[in-house]
Amino acid sequence: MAKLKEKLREKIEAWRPRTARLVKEFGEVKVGEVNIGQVIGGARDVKCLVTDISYLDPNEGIRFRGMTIPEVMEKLPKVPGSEMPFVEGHLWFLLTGDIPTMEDTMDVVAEFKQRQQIPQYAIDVLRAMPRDTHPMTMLSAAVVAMQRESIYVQRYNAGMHRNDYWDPTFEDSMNLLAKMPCIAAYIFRMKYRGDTIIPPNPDLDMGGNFAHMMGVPKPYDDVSRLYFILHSDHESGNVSAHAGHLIASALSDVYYAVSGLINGLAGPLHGLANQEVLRWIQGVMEKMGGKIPSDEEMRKFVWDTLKSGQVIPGYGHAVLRKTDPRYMAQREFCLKHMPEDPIFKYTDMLFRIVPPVLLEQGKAKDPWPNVDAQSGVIQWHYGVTEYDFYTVLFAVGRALGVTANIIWDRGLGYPIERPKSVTTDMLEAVAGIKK
Ligand code: AMX
Repeated sequence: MAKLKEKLREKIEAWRPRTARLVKEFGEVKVGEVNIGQVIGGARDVKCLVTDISYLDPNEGIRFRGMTIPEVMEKLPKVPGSEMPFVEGHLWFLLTGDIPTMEDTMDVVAEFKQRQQIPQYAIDVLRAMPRDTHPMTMLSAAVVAMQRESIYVQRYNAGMHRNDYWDPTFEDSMNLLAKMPCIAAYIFRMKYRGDTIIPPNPDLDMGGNFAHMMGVPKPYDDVSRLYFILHSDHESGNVSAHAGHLIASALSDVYYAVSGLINGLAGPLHGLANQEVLRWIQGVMEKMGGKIPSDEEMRKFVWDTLKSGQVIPGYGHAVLRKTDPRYMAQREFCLKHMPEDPIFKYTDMLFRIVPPVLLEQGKAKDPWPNVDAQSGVIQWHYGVTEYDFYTVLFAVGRALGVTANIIWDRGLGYPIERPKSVTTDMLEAVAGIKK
């Protein structure tokens, strides 16, 4: 690990003067303006966050450290005998901006193995919860329960220099990230597989080990690697990334921050959409008695959903204005590995039917599918049919990007976040409304 941490130290120290200069010499330069629609409308498009780990172009989709998803998938070192790269290598890439060598990657793989043991009291917390508790609640509770492990807090209390904050934040992040797949798989086996827990296999990488602990055979290891990488980061303004950043900006440690991001991800407009998609598609299947509907029947079902005042889950995005490349990466996987899957056939049909309907309705700014339109379908195919669990997979992936961001936040000394609010009276006065 010395390697990744040393590399990171170099990068952070080289970067600091850039941030410091921008604030000191150009702090008054305007980046944009804010209108009333944005103030009331969830700060949409307001440029007030900075991250160099990923950037979401509305028309192109996400780039991690400047690279598209296909580029990342091609360049990262692959797990021998698999189609997919090491998730651990992706973490190196997110943190440093450099594609790691196989040796660099294996360093992180080895570190994760050393740090993956879940403390017994966190297991006790999980076991004390009613079994019908949502798995996101369980994951969030287990993560925050482990806050007592924080090395950052110990060092902070001992009076560390602020330039060093990133170092124990890195240690906490590594400790937590290594445990997340183990906690997730523990929850899965405890809740949905009759409490038959499968211990980790020390010979496997993060994705392979997760599939092993889930008890799902190949190619679920590659599915897991694909999922964790695709869901890792989506720039800083989405609810989960922003929640993690915001919490950590108060110098709360990563256990608090990651538990918070999980809570934000658990909303149906965000990460929970992947479970909603499956529920919704199965509603169509049930209505159609399992047969593939005609285009007209499917269009009617989509309209019925809209007319009943519900959104079409898995479609639309706050920033994107084209089909999500994360959707396309998963679709490619489906076309290769499961083209005859009945749910995939429905999903693919919806890909044709939904966008024109949303365009005709004229409300959604983005009528195209997002990452969640496809992800549950793959899980179902490989036997993970408990769709309550799908957002947990998203959370394990998202924790990679959010902790990478928090480490850099501490490295660059970003301050506590504090946007300004106004009253409705003030907005009416700005608008020139006379009372
Ligand atoms: N179905 C129906 N209506 C939709 C829609 C959809 N999929 N997407 C947007 N709209 C509606 C909005 O509800 C809004 O209606 P309103 O004016 O009556 O309130 C209008 O279109 C304008 O919304 P927008 O500016 O296009 O979207 P947004 O930024 O407010 O919201 C999102 C973005 C993702 C919450 C929204 O598209 C949505 O609810 N999608 C379905 C849920 C979903 O798939 N969420 C997952 C997103 C990805 C992720 O974070 N995991």
